[in-house]
Amino acid sequence: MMQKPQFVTLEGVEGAGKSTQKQVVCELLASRDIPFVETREPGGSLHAEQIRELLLAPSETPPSDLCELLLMFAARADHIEQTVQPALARGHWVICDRFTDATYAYQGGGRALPAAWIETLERLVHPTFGPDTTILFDVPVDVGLARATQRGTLDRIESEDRAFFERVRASYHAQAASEPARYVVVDATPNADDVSQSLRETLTARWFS
Ligand code: T5A
Repeated sequence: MMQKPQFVTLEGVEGAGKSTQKQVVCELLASRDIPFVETREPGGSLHAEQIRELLLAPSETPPSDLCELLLMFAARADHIEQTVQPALARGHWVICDRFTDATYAYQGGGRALPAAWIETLERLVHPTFGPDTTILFDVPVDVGLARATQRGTLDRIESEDRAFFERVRASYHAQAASEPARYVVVDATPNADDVSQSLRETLTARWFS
């Protein structure tokens, strides 16, 4: 059995089912008495949660794209220092809803900011640290947006247009293809129970066999 605590991130377009399936990951760990911490980005620490509010609140005057990018990494710096690294040091796994891959997908893909800017900030904020496993919940944009819309009010970023989310999804595909050892790609189109079953089998084989 794998002993070192793992840093696990969940990614996908809006409405892919990350929050729903995060429970499956947590139940899998709990059933094996593995201690873990659940967290999210942007957010996951006191100051990062305050930045999250700034980032996601609907606004008639949205922040500039560069401001949005810098705030994502400002929140991340605090989250890593206050929450993620202390948990791993205590021997807890960390299950995190989104991380830097989301910045490449949303600010790099969606907003078309240069990847070099994101790489520079990544080297500054977490030069030697990153996820051990990233689970990409892959779903066609129309399906994800329909689910997110049905669930309720959309936040500022969720309110972007379809083309934005097609670029986000394409970026995730490219990232998964470039790091196949770290990425687990799950088809999130079927009903939630079928996605859970497939996820459980894949993660059990990856971590515990
Ligand atoms: N962001 C984040 C950036 O731009 N850059 C960054 O660096 C980071 C870190 C907040 C926003 O910030 C952006 C991305 C986001 O826009 P978030 O808090 O993770 O990120 O919020 P969302 O991605 O918007 O999370 P959602 O809650 O919308 O999506 P989930 O978690 O993927 O979906 P979930 O589980 O809530 O499901 C949505 C609905 O669909 C249903 C659920 O019951 C729910 O009603 N559902 C299904 N229905 C049918 N079949 C299935 N298989 C289903 N699975 C779930």
